[in-house]
Amino acid sequence: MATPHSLPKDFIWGFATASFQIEGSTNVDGRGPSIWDEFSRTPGKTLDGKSGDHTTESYKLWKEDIALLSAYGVRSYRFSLSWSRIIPLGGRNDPVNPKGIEFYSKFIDELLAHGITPFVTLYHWDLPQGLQDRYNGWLNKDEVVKDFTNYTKICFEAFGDRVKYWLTLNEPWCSSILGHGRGVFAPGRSSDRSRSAEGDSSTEPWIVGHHLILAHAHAVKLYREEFKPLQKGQIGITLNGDWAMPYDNTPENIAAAQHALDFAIGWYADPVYLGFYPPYMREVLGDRMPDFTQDEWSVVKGSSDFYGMNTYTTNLIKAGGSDEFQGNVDYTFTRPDGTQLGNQAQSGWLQDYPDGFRQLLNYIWKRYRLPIYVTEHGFSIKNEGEGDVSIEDIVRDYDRIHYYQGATRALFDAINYDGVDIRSYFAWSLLDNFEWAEGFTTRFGVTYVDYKTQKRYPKDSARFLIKVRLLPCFVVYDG
Ligand code: PNW
Repeated sequence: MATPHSLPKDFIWGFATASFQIEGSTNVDGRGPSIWDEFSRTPGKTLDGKSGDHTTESYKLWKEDIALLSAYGVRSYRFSLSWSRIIPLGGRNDPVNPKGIEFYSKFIDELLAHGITPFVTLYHWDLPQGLQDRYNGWLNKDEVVKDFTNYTKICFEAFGDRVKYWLTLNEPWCSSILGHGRGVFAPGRSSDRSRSAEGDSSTEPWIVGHHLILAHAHAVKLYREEFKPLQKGQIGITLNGDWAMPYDNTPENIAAAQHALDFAIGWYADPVYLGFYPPYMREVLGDRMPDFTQDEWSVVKGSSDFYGMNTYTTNLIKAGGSDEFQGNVDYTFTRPDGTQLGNQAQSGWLQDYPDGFRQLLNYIWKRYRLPIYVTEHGFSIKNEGEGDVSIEDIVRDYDRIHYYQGATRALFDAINYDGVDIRSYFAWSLLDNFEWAEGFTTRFGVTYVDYKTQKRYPKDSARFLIKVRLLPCFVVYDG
């Protein structure tokens, strides 16, 4: 039996990247240093010892990237702005760099000339190092909220005539837990003294998360008051979060799965959309969990026009763990019968399980009741491109096609059968690129990049995603 599926007419379909992962050219045209420059240049912080100084060199090859998007026929592109290109030292009293503004302005014009809608992330983890040095960055509420709001104001002024979709922060969970708890991402603060000379993992992640929410909310307030009436764009936050499935049907594991969602998603989504922190987090963290004043809550609650979703996988959740960052529950990919949930990616935290994507879309829609923009979804293949393999073989990325096949079907089902309001789907990523602490050992691109020649080769997954979008009526055979 064949079941017809289709996407809403103005559904946004595209590919995503982030400034630090693709730009390179860290020392040119007045760009200031960012915390990821410093972190990735420190020996031992990235798996292959490489920094972001040379990546896909998109600061130089930006026209080529846009030509590629155009050849793929997509009408939208999600990318991020580098704060330290725009304000090299970062602060509200520091000078703005005209060359930074000019670069992104030309970039946006070129996208529009190709009929591609820009979907712009204001902050994808690359805080100006100047703010880290001056006042410990995200730990300093009064300073960082003002500096972030000032930075976003400059962006709204410079680009808001042409940009109608803004994302304030990408995955604040990663900035707080990975950057200030585990210490595996910049700025690398942690109580683990083998990793970091500074930091307190028992308090800092929760404080940083609190300040990120407040900074986001103030940027949105500013946009809505001073820019939205004229520019008429939309603005919101984008959160990471994977589906949490109870390990089995016992009441304690069902409760544990909700606890996992509270710590991974509810921590940010509940304040922003519902106006409170998850009660379970207070229960676990006690007075280490900060709270907002009445005035702050009035800025935070309702501070996103939509739900921005980055999601990659599903975890099975068991009660009884002691990892506070995960809400004191255990995560596993191994089912009670010993089988794996799905195909394992290069990234240890990622397996291919499309039904979890559909369930997460339903959960978010029921809980927060706002249109969902899927802003990242992707797969890294084990040892992709390693060893003596021809380019013809490399671009046959079967495991990634399998992932996107499941994903698009889950997406269509969530829209057509479950009635979830989903407005966009961005695959991560347009290009293989700098995968943070993994360096260049992990590839997420639908385009293969030969880092020696910088030549780009479309993978079969790119062809698959283009084809799916172009089919007016996507037919899935149920068997
Ligand atoms: C996201 N984890 O990061 C980011 O937004 C991208 O910049 C990144 O390249 C992409 O996903 C792939 O990793 C994540 O440890 C980093 O669970 C780490 C995790 C999740 C997402």
